[in-house]
Amino acid sequence: MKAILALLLALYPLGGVAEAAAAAPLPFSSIVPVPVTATPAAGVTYEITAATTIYSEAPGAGDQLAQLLRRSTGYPVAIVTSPPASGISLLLSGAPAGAEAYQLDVTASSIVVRGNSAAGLFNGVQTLRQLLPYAADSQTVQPGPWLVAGGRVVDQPRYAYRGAMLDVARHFFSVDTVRAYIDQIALYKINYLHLHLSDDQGWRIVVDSWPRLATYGGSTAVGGGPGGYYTKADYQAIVAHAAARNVTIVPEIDMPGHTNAALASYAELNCNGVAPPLYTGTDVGFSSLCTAKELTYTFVDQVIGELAAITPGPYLHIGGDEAASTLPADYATFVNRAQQIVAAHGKTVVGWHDVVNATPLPSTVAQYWGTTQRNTAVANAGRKVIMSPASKAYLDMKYNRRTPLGQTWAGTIEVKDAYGWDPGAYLTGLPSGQVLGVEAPLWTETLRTANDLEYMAFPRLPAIAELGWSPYATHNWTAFRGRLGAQSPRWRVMGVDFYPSTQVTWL
Ligand code: TNX
Repeated sequence: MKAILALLLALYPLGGVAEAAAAAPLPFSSIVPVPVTATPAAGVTYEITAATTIYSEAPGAGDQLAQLLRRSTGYPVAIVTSPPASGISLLLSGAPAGAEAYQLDVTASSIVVRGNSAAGLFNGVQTLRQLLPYAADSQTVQPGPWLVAGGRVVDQPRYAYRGAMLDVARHFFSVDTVRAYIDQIALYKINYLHLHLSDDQGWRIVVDSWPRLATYGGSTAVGGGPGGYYTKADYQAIVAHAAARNVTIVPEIDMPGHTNAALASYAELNCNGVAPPLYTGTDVGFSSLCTAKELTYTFVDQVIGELAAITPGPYLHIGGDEAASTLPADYATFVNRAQQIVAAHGKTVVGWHDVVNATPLPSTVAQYWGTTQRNTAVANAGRKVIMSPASKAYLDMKYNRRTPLGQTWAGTIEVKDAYGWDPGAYLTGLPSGQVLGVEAPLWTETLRTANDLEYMAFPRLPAIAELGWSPYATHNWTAFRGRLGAQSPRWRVMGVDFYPSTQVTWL
C-alpha cells in the first residue's frame, strides 16, 4: 500500500493537488474555469466544523451550499439571519462591478462571497465548491477535516453566454438525466442549456393545440426505441431546476428542415397532404415544412406561442440548419416569417448560422457550427454570434478513432483541440464584440444513456466552459491540463463518467 502511494506520488508530482488526499486544502490553482485573479494567502485555512453556519442574502445559493455540506459533513450547517463572526456569508454588497461578478474571501475565521446578484453569488459558491475537499460532493457522510485554502478570488465572465446543448430528439433523456446534466454543467459556470426538442426522429414537448406531435411524433428515436416526450410540467420542472443553478433554458424547435416527426404526425403539414412514416435513421436534410401553406405559419405560431409561454428566458431557437429539401427562396421566406412570430411572442431568435441566408432581424443571434475559420456571410452579417465550431466544440465528435461512441464528420476532438482556440478570434473577419459567447452541443445519434452523455462531455465541456468564462490572457494548455487533472476525484465522488484522456495527468 505504502509502495503504491509512493509510486503514485512519483508518477503524479503535482504538489498541493496530490497532497489533498492527505488533508491539505485544495489549491486555488485547481479552479476551472480559471478566475480573473486568485491570490492565495500562504498558510491560512478555514475549517468547516460542527459550529459553521451560513448567512445568505440570496436564499437559493445559501440553501444549496448548506444542503451540500450537510449531506457530506453530517454537520447541522444552520442558516442564520445575520452574518456570523465565524462562518460563511453570501452578501449582495461590496462585489466587483459586473452582473455575474463575485469576490470570494477565505480567512481563518470566515468565508465571505460577495456578488451584485443571485447569479454572482451562485458563481462564487461554485468556486468555493471547487475549493472544498472532494468528499464534500459525496451523498453520504464522510470524515473531515473540511479545510478550505485561504485567500481572495476576484472574478467575472468574459462572455455573457456560456452554453451547453443537449439533443433530446435523436434519443430521449428523462427529466432526471437532464437535471443531473444541469448540475454537472453548473459547476463550471455554464449559464445556458439549449434543449434540441425536435428533429426528424422525435418531437419531445407537448403542444396542446397539436397533441399528436408528442404522442405520435415522440413515440420513437434513432434505432427505433420507444422515444418519449416532456409534458409541460416536466419542462417547467427542468426550467426551475436550471434557474436555481443560474442556468437559463433555450428551447429549440428545428425548422423548416429536421421536421419529419411533425410531418409524420400531421398529414396536412405536408405539401402533398400525405404523412411520411416515422423515421429512426440518422440521415439529415430530407424533410421540410411546406413553406407555401398558410397552415404552416399557424402551426409555427401556435407551437412557438405555447413554448414561449412556459419559457422565462429571453431566447427561443428556431433551428434553420441543413434545410437541403427547402429551396433557398422558400427557406428565406420561412425563416423571415418564423422570426417575426418569435418576436411577436416576446422572445429573441437564435438560429443555426444558416439563418444569415434569410434576412435576420437585428436582434437575431446566429450560432456558428461550421468546421472552418472562414464564413464571410456569418462574419459580415452584423449579428451577434454564438460560437460552436463543430471541429472544436461538438461534444459528439469522437476523441480519437478508437472512441466507442460519437461521430467523426467534423474530425476527432481531443481535450487539447477542444481547448485550443479563441472564440473571440476564431471566425475570420467577425468583430470580437459580435461574439455573444460559446456553446458546446451534444448531439445524441450515438448516445443513449446518462453515462454516454458524461463520457463525451467530460472532460471537454470544462474546456469550453473555460473558453467562455476566463480572460483569453489566461489561456495556457499546460496550466489548464493541471487544473483539469484535479477535477477527476470530484467526478468520481459525483458519479460522473469521463474519458480519461492521456493528454491529462488525472489525480
Ligand atoms: C449536424 S450541426 C447537425 C445535427 C447533427 C450533428 C451531428 C447542425 C446544426 N446539425 O443535425 O445531429 O451534425 O454531429
